[in-house]
Amino acid sequence: MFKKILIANRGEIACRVIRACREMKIGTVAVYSDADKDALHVRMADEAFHIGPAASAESYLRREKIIEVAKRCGAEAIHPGYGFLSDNAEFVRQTAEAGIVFIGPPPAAMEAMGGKISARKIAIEAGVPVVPGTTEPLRSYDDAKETAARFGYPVMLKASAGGGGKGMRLVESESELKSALETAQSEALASFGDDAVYIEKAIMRPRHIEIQVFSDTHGNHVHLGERECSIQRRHQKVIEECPSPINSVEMRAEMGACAVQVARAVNYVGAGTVEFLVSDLDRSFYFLEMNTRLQVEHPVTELVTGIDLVREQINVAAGARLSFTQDEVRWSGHAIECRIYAEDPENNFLPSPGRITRLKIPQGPGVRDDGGVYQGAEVSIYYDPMISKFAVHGRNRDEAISVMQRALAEYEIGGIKTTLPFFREVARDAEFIEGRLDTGFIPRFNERKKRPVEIGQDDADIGIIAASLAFISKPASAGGKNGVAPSRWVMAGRLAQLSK
Ligand code: MV4
Repeated sequence: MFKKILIANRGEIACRVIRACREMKIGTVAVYSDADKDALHVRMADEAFHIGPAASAESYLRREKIIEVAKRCGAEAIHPGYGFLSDNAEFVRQTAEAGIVFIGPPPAAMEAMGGKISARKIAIEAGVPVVPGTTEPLRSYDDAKETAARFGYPVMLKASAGGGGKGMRLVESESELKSALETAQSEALASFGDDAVYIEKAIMRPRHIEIQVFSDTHGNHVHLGERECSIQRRHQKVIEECPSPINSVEMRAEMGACAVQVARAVNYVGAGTVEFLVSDLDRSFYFLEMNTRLQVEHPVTELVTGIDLVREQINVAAGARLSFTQDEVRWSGHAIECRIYAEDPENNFLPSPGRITRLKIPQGPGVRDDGGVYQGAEVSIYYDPMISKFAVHGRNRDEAISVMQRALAEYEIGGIKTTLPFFREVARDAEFIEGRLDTGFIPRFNERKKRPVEIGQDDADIGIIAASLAFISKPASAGGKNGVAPSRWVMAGRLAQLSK
Protein backbone atom coordinates (compact mmCIF):
# COMPACT_ATOMS: atom_id res chain seq x y z
CA MET A 1 0.00 0.00 0.00
CA PHE A 2 1.04 3.59 -0.61
CA LYS A 3 2.71 5.44 2.27
CA LYS A 4 1.90 8.89 0.96
CA ILE A 5 -0.69 10.33 -1.45
CA LEU A 6 -0.79 13.79 -3.00
CA ILE A 7 -4.27 15.23 -3.43
CA ALA A 8 -4.39 17.38 -6.57
CA ASN A 9 -7.56 19.22 -5.58
CA ARG A 10 -9.12 21.56 -3.03
CA GLY A 11 -12.34 22.08 -1.08
CA GLU A 12 -14.60 19.33 0.20
CA ILE A 13 -13.28 16.58 -2.09
CA ALA A 14 -9.68 17.13 -0.98
CA CYS A 15 -10.89 16.86 2.64
CA ARG A 16 -12.87 13.72 1.77
CA VAL A 17 -9.79 12.03 0.28
CA ILE A 18 -7.62 13.07 3.24
CA ARG A 19 -10.14 11.41 5.60
CA ALA A 20 -9.93 8.11 3.70
CA CYS A 21 -6.10 8.28 3.73
CA ARG A 22 -6.06 8.90 7.46
CA GLU A 23 -8.23 5.83 8.08
CA MET A 24 -5.85 3.81 5.90
CA LYS A 25 -2.78 5.20 7.73
CA ILE A 26 -1.55 6.85 4.52
CA GLY A 27 0.26 10.20 4.69
CA THR A 28 -1.35 13.14 2.87
CA VAL A 29 0.06 15.99 0.83
CA ALA A 30 -2.08 19.00 -0.05
CA VAL A 31 -1.35 21.52 -2.77
CA TYR A 32 -2.77 25.02 -2.66
CA SER A 33 -3.02 28.33 -4.46
CA ASP A 34 -2.61 31.86 -3.10
CA ALA A 35 -6.38 31.97 -2.47
CA ASP A 36 -6.26 28.75 -0.42
CA LYS A 37 -3.36 29.29 1.98
CA ASP A 38 -5.79 29.11 4.94
CA ALA A 39 -8.13 26.54 3.38
CA LEU A 40 -9.44 23.51 5.28
CA HIS A 41 -7.71 20.95 3.06
CA VAL A 42 -4.36 22.61 3.79
CA ARG A 43 -5.04 22.48 7.53
CA MET A 44 -6.09 18.83 7.39
CA ALA A 45 -3.21 17.42 5.34
CA ASP A 46 0.10 16.24 6.87
CA GLU A 47 2.07 18.42 4.44
CA ALA A 48 1.07 21.24 2.11
CA PHE A 49 2.81 22.86 -0.84
CA HIS A 50 2.06 26.16 -2.54
CA ILE A 51 1.69 25.74 -6.31
CA GLY A 52 0.79 29.17 -7.66
CA PRO A 53 -1.66 32.07 -7.92
CA ALA A 54 -5.41 31.83 -7.38
CA ALA A 55 -6.37 31.24 -11.03
CA SER A 56 -6.76 27.45 -11.52
CA ALA A 57 -4.84 27.55 -14.81
CA GLU A 58 -1.83 28.74 -12.83
CA SER A 59 -2.24 26.42 -9.84
CA TYR A 60 -4.58 23.39 -9.67
CA LEU A 61 -4.23 22.76 -13.42
CA ARG A 62 -0.41 22.94 -13.52
CA ARG A 63 0.41 19.35 -14.33
CA GLU A 64 4.24 19.53 -14.28
CA LYS A 65 4.28 21.54 -11.08
CA ILE A 66 2.01 19.08 -9.26
CA ILE A 67 4.04 16.07 -10.43
CA GLU A 68 7.23 17.84 -9.35
CA VAL A 69 5.77 18.36 -5.85
CA ALA A 70 4.77 14.69 -5.67
CA LYS A 71 8.30 13.60 -6.60
CA ARG A 72 9.92 16.05 -4.20
CA CYS A 73 7.88 14.93 -1.18
CA GLY A 74 7.95 11.23 -2.01
CA ALA A 75 4.23 10.70 -2.74
CA GLU A 76 3.76 7.41 -4.63
CA ALA A 77 0.27 8.27 -5.91
CA ILE A 78 -1.90 11.23 -6.88
CA HIS A 79 -5.64 11.43 -6.22
CA PRO A 80 -7.21 13.97 -8.61
CA GLY A 81 -10.64 14.33 -6.94
CA TYR A 82 -13.21 15.55 -9.49
CA GLY A 83 -12.91 18.46 -11.91
CA PHE A 84 -9.45 20.01 -12.47
CA LEU A 85 -7.10 17.25 -13.76
CA SER A 86 -9.39 14.28 -13.03
CA ASP A 87 -10.37 13.72 -16.70
CA ASN A 88 -7.04 14.69 -18.24
CA ALA A 89 -5.53 11.72 -20.08
CA GLU A 90 -2.31 13.63 -20.75
CA PHE A 91 -1.84 14.17 -17.01
CA VAL A 92 -2.33 10.45 -16.38
CA ARG A 93 0.44 9.68 -18.91
CA GLN A 94 2.74 12.27 -17.36
CA THR A 95 2.27 10.82 -13.85
CA ALA A 96 3.08 7.33 -15.17
CA GLU A 97 6.24 8.64 -16.85
CA ALA A 98 7.26 10.17 -13.53
CA GLY A 99 6.76 6.79 -11.82
CA ILE A 100 3.70 7.95 -9.90
CA VAL A 101 0.37 6.10 -9.73
CA PHE A 102 -2.70 8.02 -10.89
CA ILE A 103 -5.70 7.02 -8.76
CA GLY A 104 -8.20 6.64 -11.58
CA PRO A 105 -8.78 4.90 -14.91
CA PRO A 106 -6.17 4.31 -17.62
CA PRO A 107 -5.87 7.17 -20.13
CA ALA A 108 -7.22 5.04 -23.01
CA ALA A 109 -10.51 4.47 -21.14
CA MET A 110 -10.73 8.20 -20.44
CA GLU A 111 -10.22 9.03 -24.10
CA ALA A 112 -12.66 6.38 -25.33
CA MET A 113 -15.38 7.97 -23.18
CA GLY A 114 -14.20 11.56 -23.69
CA GLY A 115 -16.11 12.09 -26.94
CA LYS A 116 -19.84 11.46 -27.00
CA ILE A 117 -19.80 10.01 -30.50
CA SER A 118 -17.02 7.59 -29.54
CA ALA A 119 -18.84 6.68 -26.31
CA ARG A 120 -22.09 5.99 -28.23
CA LYS A 121 -20.27 3.68 -30.63
CA ILE A 122 -18.74 1.72 -27.74
CA ALA A 123 -22.13 1.42 -25.99
CA ILE A 124 -23.82 0.17 -29.17
CA GLU A 125 -20.99 -2.32 -29.73
CA ALA A 126 -21.46 -3.53 -26.13
CA GLY A 127 -25.18 -4.13 -26.75
CA VAL A 128 -26.32 -1.26 -24.52
CA PRO A 129 -29.32 0.86 -25.62
CA VAL A 130 -28.41 4.42 -26.66
CA VAL A 131 -30.74 7.31 -27.48
CA PRO A 132 -31.80 6.88 -31.14
CA GLY A 133 -29.53 9.09 -33.25
CA THR A 134 -26.36 9.26 -35.30
CA THR A 135 -22.84 7.97 -34.63
CA GLU A 136 -21.10 10.31 -37.06
CA PRO A 137 -20.77 14.12 -36.96
CA LEU A 138 -23.26 15.98 -39.16
CA ARG A 139 -21.57 16.89 -42.46
CA SER A 140 -23.84 19.70 -43.62
CA TYR A 141 -27.20 21.36 -43.14
CA ASP A 142 -28.71 19.00 -45.73
CA ASP A 143 -27.30 16.03 -43.83
CA ALA A 144 -28.84 17.41 -40.61
CA LYS A 145 -32.21 18.02 -42.31
CA GLU A 146 -32.37 14.50 -43.70
CA THR A 147 -31.28 12.90 -40.42
CA ALA A 148 -33.69 14.94 -38.27
CA ALA A 149 -36.56 14.01 -40.58
CA ARG A 150 -35.59 10.34 -40.34
CA PHE A 151 -35.67 10.33 -36.50
CA GLY A 152 -38.58 12.77 -36.26
CA TYR A 153 -38.82 16.05 -34.34
CA PRO A 154 -38.14 17.11 -31.66
CA VAL A 155 -34.42 16.35 -31.86
CA MET A 156 -31.35 17.33 -29.84
CA LEU A 157 -28.19 18.65 -31.43
CA LYS A 158 -25.24 17.77 -29.23
CA ALA A 159 -21.55 18.63 -29.41
CA SER A 160 -19.51 15.43 -29.44
CA ALA A 161 -16.88 17.06 -27.22
CA GLY A 162 -19.56 18.60 -25.00
CA GLY A 163 -20.66 17.76 -21.53
CA GLY A 164 -22.98 19.22 -18.96
CA GLY A 165 -25.34 20.57 -21.60
CA LYS A 166 -22.80 22.79 -23.39
CA GLY A 167 -23.28 22.89 -27.14
CA MET A 168 -26.71 21.25 -26.74
CA ARG A 169 -29.80 22.51 -28.64
CA LEU A 170 -33.39 21.29 -28.62
CA VAL A 171 -34.88 21.61 -32.12
CA GLU A 172 -38.65 21.30 -32.32
CA SER A 173 -39.14 21.73 -36.06
CA GLU A 174 -37.23 22.03 -39.31
CA SER A 175 -37.67 25.81 -39.33
CA GLU A 176 -35.38 26.05 -36.27
CA LEU A 177 -32.78 23.60 -37.53
CA LYS A 178 -30.48 25.82 -39.60
CA SER A 179 -29.76 28.44 -36.97
CA ALA A 180 -29.63 25.83 -34.18
CA LEU A 181 -27.01 23.85 -36.12
CA GLU A 182 -24.91 26.96 -36.72
CA THR A 183 -25.05 28.00 -33.06
CA ALA A 184 -24.32 24.48 -31.79
CA GLN A 185 -21.31 24.14 -34.11
CA SER A 186 -19.81 27.52 -33.30
CA GLU A 187 -20.44 27.06 -29.56
CA ALA A 188 -18.77 23.64 -29.74
CA LEU A 189 -15.78 25.06 -31.60
CA ALA A 190 -15.39 27.96 -29.19
CA SER A 191 -15.80 25.84 -26.03
CA PHE A 192 -14.00 22.64 -27.01
CA GLY A 193 -12.00 23.42 -30.15
CA ASP A 194 -14.04 20.77 -31.98
CA ASP A 195 -17.16 21.58 -33.98
CA ALA A 196 -18.42 17.97 -34.34
CA VAL A 197 -22.19 17.95 -33.68
CA TYR A 198 -24.54 14.97 -33.97
CA ILE A 199 -28.29 14.36 -33.63
CA GLU A 200 -30.29 12.48 -31.03
CA LYS A 201 -34.03 12.08 -30.83
CA ALA A 202 -35.23 14.27 -27.93
CA ILE A 203 -36.61 12.35 -24.97
CA MET A 204 -39.32 14.48 -23.38
CA ARG A 205 -39.17 15.11 -19.62
CA PRO A 206 -36.48 12.49 -19.05
CA ARG A 207 -34.92 11.52 -15.77
CA HIS A 208 -31.18 11.44 -15.29
CA ILE A 209 -30.31 8.17 -13.59
CA GLU A 210 -26.71 7.03 -13.36
CA ILE A 211 -25.03 3.80 -12.29
CA GLN A 212 -21.91 3.72 -10.12
CA VAL A 213 -19.43 1.19 -11.46
CA PHE A 214 -16.19 -0.10 -10.01
CA SER A 215 -13.43 -2.10 -11.65
CA ASP A 216 -10.06 -3.47 -10.59
CA THR A 217 -6.90 -4.27 -12.54
CA HIS A 218 -7.77 -8.00 -12.47
CA GLY A 219 -10.71 -7.67 -14.86
CA ASN A 220 -13.47 -7.55 -12.22
CA HIS A 221 -16.30 -5.12 -12.97
CA VAL A 222 -19.25 -4.51 -10.63
CA HIS A 223 -22.00 -1.92 -10.18
CA LEU A 224 -23.19 -0.27 -6.98
CA GLY A 225 -26.67 0.65 -8.11
CA GLU A 226 -28.17 3.89 -9.30
CA ARG A 227 -28.36 7.52 -8.30
CA GLU A 228 -31.25 9.73 -9.31
CA CYS A 229 -29.88 13.13 -10.37
CA SER A 230 -32.84 14.66 -12.20
CA ILE A 231 -33.04 17.80 -10.08
CA GLN A 232 -30.65 20.07 -11.97
CA ARG A 233 -30.21 23.81 -12.45
CA ARG A 234 -28.48 24.96 -15.63
CA HIS A 235 -27.23 21.39 -16.12
CA GLN A 236 -25.76 21.37 -12.61
CA LYS A 237 -27.00 18.69 -10.25
CA VAL A 238 -28.55 20.11 -7.10
CA ILE A 239 -30.06 17.11 -5.26
CA GLU A 240 -29.11 13.47 -5.72
CA GLU A 241 -30.66 10.33 -4.27
CA CYS A 242 -29.97 6.64 -3.94
CA PRO A 243 -32.03 4.70 -4.83
CA SER A 244 -34.08 6.44 -7.51
CA PRO A 245 -37.75 6.77 -6.46
CA ILE A 246 -38.74 5.08 -9.75
CA ASN A 247 -36.24 2.23 -9.91
CA SER A 248 -37.18 -1.31 -9.04
CA VAL A 249 -34.85 -4.15 -8.13
CA GLU A 250 -35.23 -5.48 -11.70
CA MET A 251 -34.49 -2.12 -13.29
CA ARG A 252 -31.37 -1.70 -11.14
CA ALA A 253 -30.13 -5.12 -12.19
CA GLU A 254 -30.82 -4.35 -15.88
CA MET A 255 -29.23 -0.90 -15.88
CA GLY A 256 -26.38 -2.20 -13.70
CA ALA A 257 -25.63 -5.00 -16.17
CA CYS A 258 -25.56 -2.49 -19.04
CA ALA A 259 -23.23 -0.17 -17.12
CA VAL A 260 -20.89 -3.06 -16.36
CA GLN A 261 -20.85 -3.96 -20.09
CA VAL A 262 -19.72 -0.41 -20.89
CA ALA A 263 -16.99 -0.50 -18.22
CA ARG A 264 -15.79 -3.88 -19.48
CA ALA A 265 -15.71 -2.64 -23.08
CA VAL A 266 -13.12 0.03 -22.24
CA ASN A 267 -11.10 -2.07 -19.72
CA TYR A 268 -12.09 0.34 -17.03
CA VAL A 269 -10.26 0.59 -13.69
CA GLY A 270 -11.47 2.36 -10.53
CA ALA A 271 -14.63 4.35 -9.86
CA GLY A 272 -16.78 5.38 -12.82
CA THR A 273 -20.33 6.47 -13.54
CA VAL A 274 -22.48 5.47 -16.48
CA GLU A 275 -25.25 8.00 -17.13
CA PHE A 276 -28.63 7.11 -18.58
CA LEU A 277 -31.67 9.09 -19.66
CA VAL A 278 -34.82 7.37 -18.48
CA SER A 279 -38.16 8.08 -20.09
CA ASP A 280 -40.78 8.88 -17.46
CA LEU A 281 -43.46 7.37 -19.71
CA ASP A 282 -42.34 3.75 -20.08
CA ARG A 283 -39.11 3.71 -18.02
CA SER A 284 -37.05 2.76 -21.03
CA PHE A 285 -33.43 3.77 -20.48
CA TYR A 286 -30.71 4.95 -22.83
CA PHE A 287 -26.95 5.28 -22.36
CA LEU A 288 -25.89 8.94 -22.36
CA GLU A 289 -22.21 9.12 -21.37
CA MET A 290 -19.66 7.78 -18.91
CA ASN A 291 -17.86 9.92 -16.35
CA THR A 292 -14.40 8.55 -15.75
CA ARG A 293 -13.86 9.81 -12.20
CA LEU A 294 -15.25 9.81 -8.67
CA GLN A 295 -18.31 12.06 -8.72
CA VAL A 296 -19.54 14.78 -6.40
CA GLU A 297 -22.63 12.73 -5.49
CA HIS A 298 -20.77 9.55 -4.47
CA PRO A 299 -21.79 9.85 -0.77
CA VAL A 300 -25.39 8.74 -1.39
CA THR A 301 -24.09 5.46 -2.82
CA GLU A 302 -21.74 5.09 0.16
CA LEU A 303 -24.58 5.68 2.63
CA VAL A 304 -26.78 3.03 1.04
CA THR A 305 -24.14 0.37 0.24
CA GLY A 306 -21.81 0.99 3.20
CA ILE A 307 -18.84 0.84 0.81
CA ASP A 308 -16.20 3.58 1.08
CA LEU A 309 -15.57 4.46 -2.56
CA VAL A 310 -12.40 6.47 -1.93
CA ARG A 311 -10.85 3.66 0.10
CA GLU A 312 -11.77 1.27 -2.71
CA GLN A 313 -10.22 3.62 -5.31
CA ILE A 314 -6.95 3.66 -3.38
CA ASN A 315 -6.93 -0.14 -2.92
CA VAL A 316 -7.60 -0.75 -6.60
CA ALA A 317 -4.92 1.78 -7.64
CA ALA A 318 -2.44 -0.13 -5.47
CA GLY A 319 -3.25 -3.27 -7.46
CA ALA A 320 -5.61 -4.99 -5.02
CA ARG A 321 -8.73 -6.87 -6.09
CA LEU A 322 -12.11 -5.31 -5.36
CA SER A 323 -12.89 -5.90 -1.67
CA PHE A 324 -16.39 -7.22 -2.53
CA THR A 325 -18.17 -9.18 -5.24
CA GLN A 326 -21.35 -8.15 -7.06
CA ASP A 327 -23.35 -10.61 -4.95
CA GLU A 328 -22.07 -9.05 -1.76
CA VAL A 329 -23.36 -5.56 -2.61
CA ARG A 330 -26.45 -4.79 -0.49
CA TRP A 331 -28.57 -1.67 -0.71
CA SER A 332 -30.04 -0.51 2.56
CA GLY A 333 -32.44 2.39 3.05
CA HIS A 334 -32.50 5.69 1.21
CA ALA A 335 -30.03 8.60 0.99
CA ILE A 336 -30.49 12.17 -0.28
CA GLU A 337 -27.73 14.74 -0.85
CA CYS A 338 -28.07 18.53 -1.12
CA ARG A 339 -25.22 20.50 -2.67
CA ILE A 340 -24.77 23.59 -0.55
CA TYR A 341 -23.51 26.49 -2.64
CA ALA A 342 -22.34 29.96 -1.63
CA GLU A 343 -25.06 31.41 -3.87
CA ASP A 344 -28.07 33.61 -3.27
CA PRO A 345 -31.26 31.70 -4.13
CA GLU A 346 -33.22 34.97 -3.77
CA ASN A 347 -31.06 36.58 -6.44
CA ASN A 348 -30.99 34.08 -9.29
CA PHE A 349 -28.33 31.97 -7.54
CA LEU A 350 -25.67 34.68 -7.88
CA PRO A 351 -22.37 33.61 -6.27
CA SER A 352 -22.02 34.98 -2.74
CA PRO A 353 -18.34 35.01 -1.75
CA GLY A 354 -17.11 36.28 1.62
CA ARG A 355 -16.22 35.21 5.13
CA ILE A 356 -18.23 32.52 6.88
CA THR A 357 -18.94 34.17 10.22
CA ARG A 358 -21.06 31.36 11.60
CA LEU A 359 -21.17 27.65 10.81
CA LYS A 360 -23.32 25.15 12.64
CA ILE A 361 -23.51 21.76 10.97
CA PRO A 362 -26.46 19.54 11.85
CA GLN A 363 -25.80 16.45 13.91
CA GLY A 364 -27.72 13.41 15.07
CA PRO A 365 -29.00 10.22 13.44
CA GLY A 366 -28.83 9.84 9.68
CA VAL A 367 -26.75 12.93 8.93
CA ARG A 368 -23.50 13.27 6.96
CA ASP A 369 -21.80 16.51 5.97
CA ASP A 370 -18.85 16.57 3.56
CA GLY A 371 -17.58 20.11 4.03
CA GLY A 372 -14.65 22.07 2.70
CA VAL A 373 -14.93 25.15 4.92
CA TYR A 374 -14.88 26.16 8.60
CA GLN A 375 -16.24 29.03 10.68
CA GLY A 376 -14.02 31.99 9.82
CA ALA A 377 -13.03 30.65 6.39
CA GLU A 378 -13.17 32.85 3.32
CA VAL A 379 -15.15 31.68 0.28
CA SER A 380 -13.29 33.08 -2.73
CA ILE A 381 -14.55 33.94 -6.19
CA TYR A 382 -11.96 31.82 -7.97
CA TYR A 383 -13.47 28.35 -7.68
CA ASP A 384 -16.74 26.48 -7.80
CA PRO A 385 -18.92 27.95 -5.04
CA MET A 386 -19.99 24.55 -3.64
CA ILE A 387 -18.91 24.69 0.01
CA SER A 388 -20.44 21.53 1.39
CA LYS A 389 -22.46 18.45 0.60
CA PHE A 390 -25.12 17.64 3.07
CA ALA A 391 -26.55 14.11 2.99
CA VAL A 392 -29.13 12.18 5.00
CA HIS A 393 -29.96 8.52 5.34
CA GLY A 394 -33.14 6.79 6.50
CA ARG A 395 -34.72 3.33 6.27
CA ASN A 396 -36.89 4.57 3.41
CA ARG A 397 -37.42 7.75 1.40
CA ASP A 398 -40.03 9.20 3.79
CA GLU A 399 -37.72 8.78 6.76
CA ALA A 400 -34.81 10.26 4.83
CA ILE A 401 -36.96 13.30 3.96
CA SER A 402 -37.96 13.78 7.59
CA VAL A 403 -34.29 13.69 8.63
CA MET A 404 -33.58 16.16 5.82
CA GLN A 405 -36.30 18.57 7.04
CA ARG A 406 -35.14 18.36 10.67
CA ALA A 407 -31.43 18.67 9.91
CA LEU A 408 -31.80 21.52 7.39
CA ALA A 409 -33.62 23.47 10.11
CA GLU A 410 -30.57 22.96 12.39
CA TYR A 411 -28.07 24.02 9.72
CA GLU A 412 -26.71 27.56 10.08
CA ILE A 413 -24.29 29.34 7.77
CA GLY A 414 -23.74 33.05 8.44
CA GLY A 415 -21.88 35.82 6.65
CA ILE A 416 -22.62 34.63 3.13
CA LYS A 417 -25.78 33.66 1.26
CA THR A 418 -26.24 29.94 0.64
CA THR A 419 -28.70 27.59 -1.03
CA LEU A 420 -29.91 26.31 2.39
CA PRO A 421 -33.25 28.22 2.24
CA PHE A 422 -33.90 26.74 -1.22
CA PHE A 423 -33.36 23.19 0.12
CA ARG A 424 -35.64 23.84 3.11
CA GLU A 425 -38.42 24.69 0.65
CA VAL A 426 -37.72 21.73 -1.63
CA ALA A 427 -37.74 19.37 1.37
CA ARG A 428 -41.36 20.40 2.02
CA ASP A 429 -42.47 20.55 -1.61
CA ALA A 430 -45.33 18.17 -2.44
CA GLU A 431 -43.89 17.11 -5.82
CA PHE A 432 -40.50 16.41 -4.26
CA ILE A 433 -42.10 14.37 -1.48
CA GLU A 434 -44.04 12.40 -4.10
CA GLY A 435 -40.81 11.76 -6.01
CA ARG A 436 -41.92 13.44 -9.25
CA LEU A 437 -38.36 14.26 -10.23
CA ASP A 438 -38.20 14.58 -14.00
CA THR A 439 -36.10 17.33 -15.61
CA GLY A 440 -39.04 19.75 -15.42
CA PHE A 441 -38.97 19.74 -11.61
CA ILE A 442 -37.06 23.00 -11.05
CA PRO A 443 -39.07 25.06 -13.59
CA ARG A 444 -42.34 23.78 -12.06
CA PHE A 445 -41.01 24.40 -8.54
CA ASN A 446 -40.14 28.00 -9.48
CA GLU A 447 -43.63 28.50 -10.94
CA ARG A 448 -45.25 27.20 -7.74
CA LYS A 449 -43.13 29.61 -5.70
CA LYS A 450 -44.18 32.62 -7.79
CA ARG A 451 -47.86 32.06 -7.07
CA PRO A 452 -49.00 34.01 -4.01
CA VAL A 453 -49.61 31.89 -0.92
CA GLU A 454 -53.32 31.22 -0.59
CA ILE A 455 -54.27 31.69 3.02
CA GLY A 456 -57.53 30.33 4.27
CA GLN A 457 -60.59 32.49 3.77
CA ASP A 458 -61.63 31.68 7.27
CA ASP A 459 -61.02 34.41 9.84
CA ALA A 460 -59.96 31.72 12.27
CA ASP A 461 -57.10 30.68 9.96
CA ILE A 462 -55.91 34.24 9.63
CA GLY A 463 -56.12 34.61 13.38
CA ILE A 464 -53.98 31.54 13.95
CA ILE A 465 -51.43 32.70 11.40
CA ALA A 466 -51.28 36.18 12.94
CA ALA A 467 -50.91 34.79 16.46
CA SER A 468 -48.24 32.36 15.34
CA LEU A 469 -46.27 35.05 13.54
CA ALA A 470 -46.47 37.25 16.61
CA PHE A 471 -45.28 34.35 18.76
CA ILE A 472 -42.28 33.34 16.69
CA SER A 473 -41.15 36.92 16.12
CA LYS A 474 -41.32 37.95 19.79
CA PRO A 475 -38.16 39.55 21.12
CA ALA A 476 -35.66 37.35 22.91
CA SER A 477 -36.85 37.75 26.48
CA ALA A 478 -40.40 36.59 25.92
CA GLY A 479 -40.06 33.61 23.58
CA GLY A 480 -37.87 31.15 25.41
CA LYS A 481 -37.79 29.17 28.60
CA ASN A 482 -36.78 30.96 31.82
CA GLY A 483 -36.41 34.23 30.00
CA VAL A 484 -33.68 32.81 27.74
CA ALA A 485 -34.03 33.54 24.05
CA PRO A 486 -34.98 30.54 21.93
CA SER A 487 -32.04 29.53 19.79
CA ARG A 488 -32.13 29.89 16.04
CA TRP A 489 -32.83 26.21 15.54
CA VAL A 490 -35.82 26.32 17.84
CA MET A 491 -37.07 29.26 15.79
CA ALA A 492 -36.34 27.41 12.58
CA GLY A 493 -38.26 24.45 13.89
CA ARG A 494 -41.26 26.58 14.76
CA LEU A 495 -41.17 28.22 11.35
CA ALA A 496 -40.98 24.81 9.76
CA GLN A 497 -44.00 23.63 11.77
CA LEU A 498 -45.96 26.66 10.63
CA SER A 499 -45.23 26.08 6.96
CA LYS A 500 -46.46 22.47 7.08
C1 MV4 B 1 -31.11 14.99 -23.52
C2 MV4 B 1 -32.41 15.40 -23.16
C3 MV4 B 1 -33.46 14.96 -23.95
N1 MV4 B 1 -33.22 14.19 -25.03
N2 MV4 B 1 -30.93 14.21 -24.62
C4 MV4 B 1 -27.78 15.81 -21.40
C5 MV4 B 1 -26.77 16.42 -20.52
C6 MV4 B 1 -27.57 16.82 -19.37
N3 MV4 B 1 -26.91 17.75 -18.51
C7 MV4 B 1 -28.79 17.37 -20.05
N4 MV4 B 1 -29.03 16.44 -21.06
C8 MV4 B 1 -30.19 16.14 -21.71
N5 MV4 B 1 -30.04 15.36 -22.81
C9 MV4 B 1 -31.97 13.83 -25.34
N6 MV4 B 1 -31.76 13.06 -26.43
C10 MV4 B 1 -32.58 16.21 -22.04
C11 MV4 B 1 -31.47 16.59 -21.31
C12 MV4 B 1 -31.70 17.45 -20.17
C13 MV4 B 1 -31.64 16.95 -18.87
C14 MV4 B 1 -31.34 15.61 -18.61
C15 MV4 B 1 -31.29 15.14 -17.32
C16 MV4 B 1 -31.54 16.00 -16.24
C17 MV4 B 1 -31.83 17.33 -16.47
C18 MV4 B 1 -31.88 17.82 -17.79
C19 MV4 B 1 -32.18 19.17 -18.01
C20 MV4 B 1 -32.23 19.63 -19.29
C21 MV4 B 1 -31.98 18.77 -20.37
